[in-house]
Amino acid sequence: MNKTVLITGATSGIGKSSAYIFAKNGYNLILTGRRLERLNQLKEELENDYSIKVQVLNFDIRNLEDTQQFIKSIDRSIAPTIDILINNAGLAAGYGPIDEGKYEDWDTMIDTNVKGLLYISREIIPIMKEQGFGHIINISSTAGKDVYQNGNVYCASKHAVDALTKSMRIDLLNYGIKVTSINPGACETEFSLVRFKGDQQRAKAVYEGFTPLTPDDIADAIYYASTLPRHVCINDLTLTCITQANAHYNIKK
Ligand code: NDP
Ligand code: 8X3
Repeated sequence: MNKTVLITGATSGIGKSSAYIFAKNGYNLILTGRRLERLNQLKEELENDYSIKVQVLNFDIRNLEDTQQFIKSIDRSIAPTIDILINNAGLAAGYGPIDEGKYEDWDTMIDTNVKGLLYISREIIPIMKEQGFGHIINISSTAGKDVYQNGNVYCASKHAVDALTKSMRIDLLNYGIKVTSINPGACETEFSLVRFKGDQQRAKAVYEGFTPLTPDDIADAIYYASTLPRHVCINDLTLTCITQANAHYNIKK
C-alpha cells in the first residue's frame, strides 16, 4: 500500500519539487493550490510517469469553509492514511518599512502563512491522531529565526510558524505524530515574483551575485526528514546556500 503525502502549494517552487520527489519514491499525493490548470498538469504527468495516484484539491487556504470541505473530500481509496502533511503554501507580499506597509499585504501574509497553515493542520491532525501516526512538516524560513530590514510582517508570520511548530510538537507528543520545521534561506522560486507583484526584473535581481538554493534542494531535505526511522524526528532544520549565514548575511558578488 502506498503512503500518502498532502502538500499545500504544489503549483510552484518547493511544493512542486516536493511532489516530484515523493512521486518518484512511490507515494500517493494530495496536491493543493489555487491554480487548477497547473495542478491538473502535474497530476497527469506524475500519474503517467510513476505508478501512483494523485488527488487535486483546488482551493484557497485562506478560506476556512473551503479548506474544511476540500479536506473532507479526500478520496480515502487514494489516501487510506495521511502519512505526511507538508504545510508549504505561503508567500511574502511587499517589501518595505513597516509604516509604509499595505494593510492588504499584511492580511494576505497572515491569512495565508499563519491562519491557512492552522486551518489545514486543524483538519488533518484528528486524522493523524486516529491513525496513531503522522508527520507534519511546516515550511518556515530563515525569516522565522531572525528578522531583516523591510521584512517585518513576512518575518513575523514565519516566526509564528516557528512558534506553532514548537507548540504542535508538544501538543502532539502523546499521539506518535512527528512535527518538523524546515527553514530555508534564499531559494529561487516564484517567491520573489509574488513578493514584487509580477515585477520580473526586481525578482530576478534578488538571486543575482550568488548561487541560491533550488526548490529541489529543499525537497531533498524534506524527503530526508520524512524518511528517518520511526523513533527519529528532526525538530528543526535550517538550510541556506553557501554564501548565506542567516536572514541578514548573504554575500553577493
Ligand atoms: P512559490 O511562490 O513558488 O510557491 C508558493 C506556493 O504557495 C504556490 O504553489 C501557491 O499556489 C501556494 N499558495 C500561495 N498562496 C496560497 C493560497 N492562498 N492558497 C493556496 N495556496 C497558496 O514560492 P516557494 O516555493 O518559494 O514558497 C513555498 C514556501 O516556502 C512558502 O511558505 C515560503 O514562505 C517558504 N520559503 C520560501 C523561501 C524562498 O526563498 N523561496 C525561503 C524560505 C521559505 P497558488 O498560487 O497556485 O495558490
Ligand atoms: C524567504 C527567504 O530571505 O526572502 O523566506 O525572507 S527571504
